[in-house]
Amino acid sequence: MTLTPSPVADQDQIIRTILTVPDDLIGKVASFSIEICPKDILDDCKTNRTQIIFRTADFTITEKYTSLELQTEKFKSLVKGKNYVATISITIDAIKHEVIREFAMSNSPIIQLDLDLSSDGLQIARIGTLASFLDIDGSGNITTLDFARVIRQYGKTWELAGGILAEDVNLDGRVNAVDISLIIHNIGNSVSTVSVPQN
Ligand SMILES: [Ca+2]
Ligand SMILES: [Ca+2]
Repeated sequence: MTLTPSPVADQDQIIRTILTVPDDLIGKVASFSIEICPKDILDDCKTNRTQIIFRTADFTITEKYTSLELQTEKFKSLVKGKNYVATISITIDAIKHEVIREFAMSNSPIIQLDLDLSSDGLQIARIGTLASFLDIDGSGNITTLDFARVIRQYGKTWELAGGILAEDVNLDGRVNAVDISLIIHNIGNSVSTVSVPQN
């Protein structure tokens, strides 16, 4: 339970995205983009594009749950404790789906997106740093209640469960020892003091 005091800005950042799609979109090529703007200068971001942190990628939808991991350069302006607004869009067959959501930056270099594309459009199931995903019940702290939930779902895959499981905290498709280890090492921490390994 060590507290990592280093600013998030010094670490390489990963945007880890999982996209759930209907069967008829499997095999199609999609264009993904994410724009991140500090919430306190949101109006400024509309006129001053340099304020926006922007990543984009084209990828093929390979299965019902398609993952996309963007390694980025250092996010100089992502500061722990600050709130950001993410604008996420996915374009498939020239149709653009867009969704906007606020999230707080916590002590983790990994931003995770759990996205759901259906006939209702693009929806965000969860967005935040990996640290915030460890707090499964949303209490603000990592406790034995979060641990108990992971134990209950242990071994389950998304396919088995029929959807993305909140207990799969690192979004790799399965509730396993990695998720348990992340939780155990952070029991007693709040989301803002979570320590996450760099690899
Ligand atoms: Ca909790
Ligand atoms: Ca997992």
